[in-house]
Amino acid sequence: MMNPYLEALQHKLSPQDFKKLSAIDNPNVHEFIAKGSDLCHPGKIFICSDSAEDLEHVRKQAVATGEEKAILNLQGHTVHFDGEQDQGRDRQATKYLVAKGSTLSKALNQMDRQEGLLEVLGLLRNSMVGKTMIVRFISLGPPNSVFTIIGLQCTDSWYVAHSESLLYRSGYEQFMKAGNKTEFLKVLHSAGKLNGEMVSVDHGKKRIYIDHMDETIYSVNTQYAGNTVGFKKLAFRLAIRKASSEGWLAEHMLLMGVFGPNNRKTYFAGAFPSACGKTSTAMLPGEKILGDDIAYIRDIGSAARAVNVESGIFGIIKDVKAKEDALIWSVLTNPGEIIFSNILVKDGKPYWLGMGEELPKDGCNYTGAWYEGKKDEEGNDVPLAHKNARYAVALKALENVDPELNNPNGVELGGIMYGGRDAKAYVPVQQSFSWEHGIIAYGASLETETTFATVGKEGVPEINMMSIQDFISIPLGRNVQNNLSFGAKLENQPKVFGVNYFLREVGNGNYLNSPHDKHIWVKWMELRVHNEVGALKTPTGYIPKYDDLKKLFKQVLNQNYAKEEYIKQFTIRIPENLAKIERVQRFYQENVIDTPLELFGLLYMQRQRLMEAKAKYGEYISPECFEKETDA
Ligand code: SPV
Ligand code: MN
Repeated sequence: MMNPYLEALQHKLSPQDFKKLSAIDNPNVHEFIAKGSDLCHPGKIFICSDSAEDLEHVRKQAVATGEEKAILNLQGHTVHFDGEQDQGRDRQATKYLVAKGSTLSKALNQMDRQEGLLEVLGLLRNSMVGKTMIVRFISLGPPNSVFTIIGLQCTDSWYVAHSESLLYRSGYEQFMKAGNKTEFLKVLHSAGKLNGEMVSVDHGKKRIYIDHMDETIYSVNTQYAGNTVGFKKLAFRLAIRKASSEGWLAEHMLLMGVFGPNNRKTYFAGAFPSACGKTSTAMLPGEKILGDDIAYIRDIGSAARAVNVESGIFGIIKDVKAKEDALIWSVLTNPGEIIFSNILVKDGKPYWLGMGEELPKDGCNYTGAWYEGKKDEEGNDVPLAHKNARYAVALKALENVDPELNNPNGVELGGIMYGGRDAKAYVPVQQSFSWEHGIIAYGASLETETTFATVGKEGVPEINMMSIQDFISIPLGRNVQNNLSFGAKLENQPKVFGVNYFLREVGNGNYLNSPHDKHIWVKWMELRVHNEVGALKTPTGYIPKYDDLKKLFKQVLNQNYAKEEYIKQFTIRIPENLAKIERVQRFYQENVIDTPLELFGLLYMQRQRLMEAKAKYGEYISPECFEKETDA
């Protein structure tokens, strides 16, 4: 007998789509779609399988409806515009729904579950009238692996559905194979009311609510991918919860293979807040990219093994230049399937800020017709393209994609790096004394500044624990503890590093490093993982020796690296480091009641080491002073 949900859906489905949906033997799938349909009232429902034909249909519809415009000269290139108030992830509008009696850390944006559901379901009611609801099945992580999580999204946006084709592994087959009890993540999204340009207009009613009790996410009145592509930052929040209860880690991390001597390849994961160098690190020329945003990490055979949850890149396009970013530049300027968002289009060609070419004086951007000197409602200049303009592309389009991308066992991590936007305190690269020290001093203490990747003011300093603060759906202290415990039981622990691409010179405030220097830090870490270079022991971690960096600068960048530069970059700044510890301590004391005591203990010891060094060498300590300290 047909289940009642499937029956209720039949009249909205074509015979083929009905067949596709019936082939999934899981009444919970049918129930979620039927309830979504009942609430949002779409005219039709399209079931997207993994077939090339279905994916092509999604691509075509995105253009036919006008959500994307194929006005670019190159085949496969389209552009999508988000509303002026919808250009990044919206922290204010994103909330966890918390049941009465349960609590999340104070630092997390949350509201009462009943109230939240009432509000968001109200906003979704009838939101798809006259539109098609597209149903997408996705496999997070390689299919058929211990890492795999399957997810289902119902959306009325062909652009969102199309983005999912580029960014994720299609999971219809997985749903077919999964038993009828298999759990899955659920996302219900509607772009809401659209204007003639197919842009969401009710930005005041934008809501992104996470109902972890039901493993469901609701998103409405927004199109920006970070708020709508359910498997990106939305499902990530649910995965963090799942990981926490099952003893693995879901992280906001890049994955890359770095080459060492004799073509040895060592894998690294790296956590950076949005717009802090994560994608550009993952794309370093000559190395292999495995992922640029989200990783699942599991203990397999007592080693940390990781997979990329995604299979594409939703990357920031600002500052992508022909010479510096040759690999991605070539992808973006040749035919192939790419969705540009919030760039400028003129005569069929895309333009963005910092592309290193002459820019036109007019064109079409996210504000409509644009001309130089155009002002917004507040009288501010409208830029040619938004800073958070992006491209969506499948990883397989990149020449240097790592062949292990779909390995069901993932890759073994040799190292993990944490990097924020820290103008004052931490040196450009350092290695922790232990797993625990790295997790606390670099991961849990990660400080940064807000960037254009979220809606709101830029440059506001904040703690962004493990670069995951926006996405944590469990008490913050538990997240710290999970990280500590995960590594503690590994026989083959990855080495933990702290990097800082944004250190500024005391006095004049200039950046002390060029963006290329990150390649040197990565190569140094690779050698450290294999104990092939020594290091100097400072109060905050092991730092590189000048001679090793000098050699690497010559080898990798063909550059001379002056001792004076090294000294400026690797001077240990005692007052700034003490102040940092105080800020971190205060943050945990005030916001995180379940902070593991180990955090305070490790910070206390770091403080002691800084005080001792200060007594011996003064407030600003040249790395040369540490040459006599223990050599690791
Ligand atoms: C980020 O902002 O961290 C991103 C882009 O990776 S998104 O989350 O999709 O907005
Ligand atoms: Mn991200």
